[in-house]
Amino acid sequence: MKDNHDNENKKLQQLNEYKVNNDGTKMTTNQRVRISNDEESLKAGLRGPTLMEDFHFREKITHFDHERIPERVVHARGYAAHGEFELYESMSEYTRAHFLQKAGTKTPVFVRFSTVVGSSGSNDTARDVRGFAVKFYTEEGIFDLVGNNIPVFFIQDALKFPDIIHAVKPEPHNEIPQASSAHDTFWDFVANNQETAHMIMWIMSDRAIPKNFRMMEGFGVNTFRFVNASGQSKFVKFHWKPVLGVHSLIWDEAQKIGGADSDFQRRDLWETIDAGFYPEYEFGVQMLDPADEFKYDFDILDATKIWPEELIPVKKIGKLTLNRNVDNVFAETEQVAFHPGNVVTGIDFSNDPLLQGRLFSYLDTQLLRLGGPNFTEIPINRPLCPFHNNQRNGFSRQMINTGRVSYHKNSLANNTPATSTAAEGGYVHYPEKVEGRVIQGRSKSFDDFFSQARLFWNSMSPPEKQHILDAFSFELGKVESRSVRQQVVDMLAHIDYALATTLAERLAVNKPQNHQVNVTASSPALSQQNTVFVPQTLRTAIIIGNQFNAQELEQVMREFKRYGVRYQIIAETFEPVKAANGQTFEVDATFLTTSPVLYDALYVVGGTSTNQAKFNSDMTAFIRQVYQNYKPIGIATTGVPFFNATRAKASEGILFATANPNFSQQFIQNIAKQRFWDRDIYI
Ligand code: HDD
Repeated sequence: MKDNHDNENKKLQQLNEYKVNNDGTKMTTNQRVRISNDEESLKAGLRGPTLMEDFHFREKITHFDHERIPERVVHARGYAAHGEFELYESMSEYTRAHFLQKAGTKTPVFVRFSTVVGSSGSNDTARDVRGFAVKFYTEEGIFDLVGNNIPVFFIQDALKFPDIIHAVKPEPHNEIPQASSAHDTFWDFVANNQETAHMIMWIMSDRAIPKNFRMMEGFGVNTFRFVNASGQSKFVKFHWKPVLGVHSLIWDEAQKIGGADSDFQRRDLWETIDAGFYPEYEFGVQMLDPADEFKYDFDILDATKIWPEELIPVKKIGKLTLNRNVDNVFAETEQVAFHPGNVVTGIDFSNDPLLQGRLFSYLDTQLLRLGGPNFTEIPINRPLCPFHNNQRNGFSRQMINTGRVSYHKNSLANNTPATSTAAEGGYVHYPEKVEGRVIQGRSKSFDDFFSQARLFWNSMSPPEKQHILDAFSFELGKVESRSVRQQVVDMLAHIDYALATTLAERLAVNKPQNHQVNVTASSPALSQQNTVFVPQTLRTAIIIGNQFNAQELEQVMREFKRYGVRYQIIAETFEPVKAANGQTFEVDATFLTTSPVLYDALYVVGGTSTNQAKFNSDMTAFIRQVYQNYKPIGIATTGVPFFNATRAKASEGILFATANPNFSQQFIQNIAKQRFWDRDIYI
């Protein structure tokens, strides 16, 4: 295990001051009275009632009774890590943000990933948006980039946020289903609020079942502004691009992993950071001159639209590295409070009506969740530098403000704390000109719901399209109301008529009318087929009996190490396995304690077992599952009979070691490729 004091940065040093380690200490109450007995409460006689004067009992139970705080109303299930952001090049031409001025500047960050719908104890691999919230502890204050792994959103106006969330959460009458959008109220909302069209294409795509948090993109979603020292501004969209590429599970795996390891994604993050395989993401910005605000066929303030990368390129300006796990999940991951309104000088908001509403919601929700206005004093939320103002008191105030003055303006403290001019770094809002009548309405430029939904569909590769079709079939197949199914199918006909008619057949509803939008363009950046494919950190299951060829195995394991491929040895029991030459190998997991869906590839070593029939049967089931999930399989010389027993066809991605001197190299190339879609999986 890595020493959790590696990779110190300024934020971690600040947090160190709050850390307490109880090892080797004597137990006390919170009032520091030493405790003599922590086993039995104070009683009137050995068999008598407990006495109220037992202050230790009262304190311990009271504290326990109050251990829980409200979970987040959305994004309740999350997992976080510390890290660092390093700037590649100065962005001073575009923004005066202090942490973006000088190439090489390093800024401590804290990143929390989450699912949106499920409660905090739900399953990591649910089909859902993933939250990607980044807190930058800059020298000039905190900047929160509270994004998602999908670049668009369900709705255009924040007023509708409670509606979409009510619709997607478990239904109120029976609180079913948990962490799933596959139910009537969600799809009823979709069909009756068709601004959701673009987002549902993403939600039904592989993006909503990422392989892990390390292999997904992040997006600020809303449009922000950069403002430079001369007061000039650019509209900006923020991006995170994972260095290992964007990769997903398939639905069959996602569901099975939910049972085999509901902590799959948090475990992956914890284990890779712990092992020194630090997750990395490049930070990108799309910038748009205000003069070009109306140049495109979508409104740049509409959060249901992307800015296609082929039209407005993503400029990569730095790298985020997650290099340290938390010490305490409650203190850090749970108590961290993000807010898109936390910006620093040089970053400002746009009039995006979704963003405008978010600016209210986050502070409001923290007040409830963290019990009052002093949550900025909780260590994980503190800025790096002390903060000064005339705000006072409230629940759990930590700071002891000295002096008599808590008002502005004053003469008794020489009018301090004093405000700062723009030149001194004072935050000055961008003086955007706004004009208009007070109105509850929506700009006509927000009305095109289907063009970009179709752009997304056009950009998908054949397997990605198949997955989207299957996802719609699954989700709508769970919808009980025939009318809702029909409405959704009718809606999808605007996006792709063939998709909608196939669904109509599968769901036994009427064939829709053809309203398909006339969009032929595609955006290569949207397909995961065009992402990076590397073997690093992928995990291979090595299944072993006894009497195998140790040299063959060791050579493959050496290559795995060289390329950063992780592996586990799986056998019938934890008894070390023995090769033909007598060499023994430790076992990491057994057929009982693990599952084929938890790995990216399989190396069938095979061999003998004391219970050969069981071993053969477990092995066949394991190989079949991996094969049916389109994953690479490598077969050692002793593994051939096991593969043959599955009746799986030797096809692409199935590699035999027999008489193949390049086996290890080719196997690693296959592992990097991850899936072999041209495989007949029905065996
Ligand atoms: Fe939100 C949490 C991302 C729209 C209201 N949101 C929350 C988190 C993320 C996002 C990543 C979890 C932060 C954490 O890990 O603690 N939310 C988004 C994105 C949106 C978005 C990318 C669209 C662009 N959210 C949105 C709207 C509203 C909210 C329109 C309300 C008007 N979001 C909240 C919230 C939460 C939250 C209720 C729940 C817990 C929290 O804030 O701290 O305020």
